[in-house]
Amino acid sequence: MFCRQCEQTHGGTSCTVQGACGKTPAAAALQDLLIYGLEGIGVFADQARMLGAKDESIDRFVIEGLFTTITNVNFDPVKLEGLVRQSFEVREKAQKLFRDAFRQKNAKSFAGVLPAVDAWVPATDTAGLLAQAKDAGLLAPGLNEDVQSLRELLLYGLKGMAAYADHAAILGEKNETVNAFFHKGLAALADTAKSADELTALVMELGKTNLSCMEMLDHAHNKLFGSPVPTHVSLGVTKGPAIVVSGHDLMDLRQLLEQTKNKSVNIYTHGEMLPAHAYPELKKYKHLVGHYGTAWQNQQEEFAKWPFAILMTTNCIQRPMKAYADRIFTTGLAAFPDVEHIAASGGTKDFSRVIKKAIALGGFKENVKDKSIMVGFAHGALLGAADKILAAVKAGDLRHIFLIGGCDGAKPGRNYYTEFAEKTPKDSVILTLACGKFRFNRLDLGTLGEFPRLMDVGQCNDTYSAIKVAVALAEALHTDVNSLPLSLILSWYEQKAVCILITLLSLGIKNMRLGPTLPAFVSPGVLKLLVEKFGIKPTTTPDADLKAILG
Ligand code: SF4
Ligand code: SF3
Repeated sequence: MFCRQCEQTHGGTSCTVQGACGKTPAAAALQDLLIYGLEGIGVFADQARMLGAKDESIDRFVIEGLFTTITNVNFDPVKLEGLVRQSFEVREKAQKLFRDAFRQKNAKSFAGVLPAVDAWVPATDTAGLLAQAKDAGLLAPGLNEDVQSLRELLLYGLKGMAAYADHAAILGEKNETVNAFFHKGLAALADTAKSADELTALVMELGKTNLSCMEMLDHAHNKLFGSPVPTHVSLGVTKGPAIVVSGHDLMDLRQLLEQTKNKSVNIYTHGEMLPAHAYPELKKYKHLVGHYGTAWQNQQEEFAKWPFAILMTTNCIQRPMKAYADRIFTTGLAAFPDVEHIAASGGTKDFSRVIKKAIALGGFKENVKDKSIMVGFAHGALLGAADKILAAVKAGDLRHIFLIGGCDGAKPGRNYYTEFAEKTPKDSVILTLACGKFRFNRLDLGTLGEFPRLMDVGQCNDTYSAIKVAVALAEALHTDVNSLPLSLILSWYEQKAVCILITLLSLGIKNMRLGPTLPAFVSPGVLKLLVEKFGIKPTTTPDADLKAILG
């Protein structure tokens, strides 16, 4: 196997024997082959679209296939093998779509040559597929290292955008530019002759396309669940049956809340589900009682502690420990061997097995008091208070805004973000989003005027909110985002964060600090481009970085 798509990659270079995340060589190989299958679909679907032909089922398969291969989503070789085989069928469908559209337009059959992926037919058995996967990885022999690096950047960005597009699709939203770009990007990956310049342009186009994708997701969330409002969330627990819900899928949470009404089962968010408490259409459920635990990498310890049922809606799932293996469920694209999966049927999910398990287990044995934290500072709330924020900036009361956002992770070095937050001056505020916030969201950083100094914008899925606020502030101050008293301190782990970084770059945002380590797939040449053109800096120490920012 060869995988270096996430920050946890072995030795900071690549996982070659076993994934540091727990991904087996078989799962890794099948994911490579799935991507190869998706590239083939992309080639035909991209050509078909240029002729005005499209098929929604092809678009959905590609989005789900890409999301499936994100770190900590699907570890199940059986499911992955099924998807690989399906990718061949979908490719044939895309091929027919293209050839029919060509014939219709040109009154003759297509006789040209498309990239070689169209020759692949899946082997009949698993061993055969694993053998095929050896040649299917993204590392094409003989490629220049910068081209290779850009190909990976493009692929991982596509995976990230697929996650956002999938969440939006579940909520009934789609966007033609976004759907078309998946095929364009995959077709480009199938073509190993693409130059570094062409790939760089595609990466930038991906960034801009992802902004539309995230806007669509933001729109869907606000339309269905209301605009988030600042809300206190208890970190304590109440005695009694409980279900802990993790991941990012708010629709899963809503369906579970509906199905647990009047059942004496309390629902707790976990990890990236924390911001759900701020949505009016979710917080109205009185049995959504609080948030349990911290970020994904602590789940094995946190889930083992009490006998509650667990529902993993998306990333990040880790190998379940024996202590809770029989009470954890996956849904959506999340999958782990031998973990019970709740599939959708006609858009709805039946969580009765999760609920039954929660009732049988009994849940928390006692009340545990803890503090509460605040969530709900999305663009609706922040822009509603824009006049006050602007007045504070103009009066010099608010000296600086830090956006400390991104993923949490298992490797050491992430205390940087805790220390950074602690050391920010009292006349500054911190906006945060995604699961990296668990490094500091229990800190009491006080208030600045009527604002808490730490404001939670939402999940990684809500990055659009932060961008919208930054752009609005810049407009109100008649300047650009780079000239605002604003610094972005980012932490990455997986490919959704890679995609967000690409989006920020495509918006021309400069001087971001990125940690805890730089991606292994970024070559020296690509790093030079990122540093020279965008002023990207690796995080150093909180003191040194704060001094460099504030002077
Ligand atoms: Fe390694 Fe990350 Fe790939 Fe898992 S996803 S195999 S940890 S690089
Ligand atoms: Fe976290 Fe997995 Fe990236 Fe949603 S839950 S941000 S790592």
